[in-house]
Amino acid sequence: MKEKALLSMLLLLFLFTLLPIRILGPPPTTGSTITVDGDPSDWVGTAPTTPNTWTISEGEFIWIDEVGDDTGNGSWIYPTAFQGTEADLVEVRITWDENYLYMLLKFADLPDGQWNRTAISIGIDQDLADRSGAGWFPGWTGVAIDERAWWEYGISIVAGNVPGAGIAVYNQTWKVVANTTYPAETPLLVANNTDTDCIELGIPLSVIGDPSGKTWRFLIMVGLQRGGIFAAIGKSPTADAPGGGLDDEWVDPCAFDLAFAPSKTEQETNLGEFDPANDIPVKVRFFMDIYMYSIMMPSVIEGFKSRISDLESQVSDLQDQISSLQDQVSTLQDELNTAKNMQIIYLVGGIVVGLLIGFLIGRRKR
Ligand SMILES: [Ca+2]
Ligand SMILES: [Ca+2]
Ligand SMILES: [Ca+2]
Ligand SMILES: [Ca+2]
Repeated sequence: MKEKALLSMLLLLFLFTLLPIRILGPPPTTGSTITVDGDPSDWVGTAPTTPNTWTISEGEFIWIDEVGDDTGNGSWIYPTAFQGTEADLVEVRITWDENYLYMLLKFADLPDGQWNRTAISIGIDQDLADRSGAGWFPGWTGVAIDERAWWEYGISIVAGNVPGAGIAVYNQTWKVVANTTYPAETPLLVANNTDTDCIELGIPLSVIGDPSGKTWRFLIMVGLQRGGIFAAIGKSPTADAPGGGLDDEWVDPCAFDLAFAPSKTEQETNLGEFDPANDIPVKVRFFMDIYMYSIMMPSVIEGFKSRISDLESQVSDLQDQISSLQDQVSTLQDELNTAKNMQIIYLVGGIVVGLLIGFLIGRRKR
């Protein structure tokens, strides 16, 4: 009897130990895999309709940027040989898989075969700590960043091969940690298409780290390329140099457009916050925090839901088994109590019989 009860208890303990093993299995958590080819048709999420707003759809973060806000501080003028749409960002999408962080950057119009007029600079702040990381947009931009969003990894997409610019990923000490040929197995992927007006990027997670469970803070500025770096803003435009700025002042921010500014007015205000007399540059203060698990494919979310429901039914099965075992334990307890009572009856009966025999023997002796 006691052995049976012990076995029941051991079985219960065993069932409880199974529970965490089942819950702790590795869940899939990423967004989707993108072919970095300049064709945006593999980005399938539904974009918001209001400019300067964002959403998450089909495993993609999607920002829609205002059309025609590519004015810098409000007075920047495109080079005279340019079309005047080259630095007007209109859409940003972000997703990731186990190997890459993917970004789609769409422009108002990239003239045929002229994607390299456009210069892009991206910061990814991973620790979200004040004054931690690099505080300037990469690509020789002369544009500083708000102390809250200094980056651990920066990406410059500027045609040409100028140190500190070029097409590369930098770490916070300005060392190139990836480009289009390095690391060999997972290089930085870049593709453009002037028909779709898109530039697609694949940034290797082997270099910038795993975003699982993290919130990453993104900054994006767009300008024009000249001589392999971001084009400085001069006083008057030339064929390939923009104008509308002060004369030879490096503090004129060479950003035509920013992502994540809530309006054209606020963007222009921010890009006008520099002080040439004291050499104080603009500090861009528009960034976007993305909880990377929020960018998950609906199929992954469905997987999670069915996993939860599966676990719930497993828990319910275990509860049934526990309750059945409790019944058995209770029956065993009853049997044990009965046996104990019987023992008392036998004991009392034995004493009575003993006394009776003693009494009879005593009488016979008289
Ligand atoms: Ca694609
Ligand atoms: Ca824009
Ligand atoms: Ca940082
Ligand atoms: Ca903008």
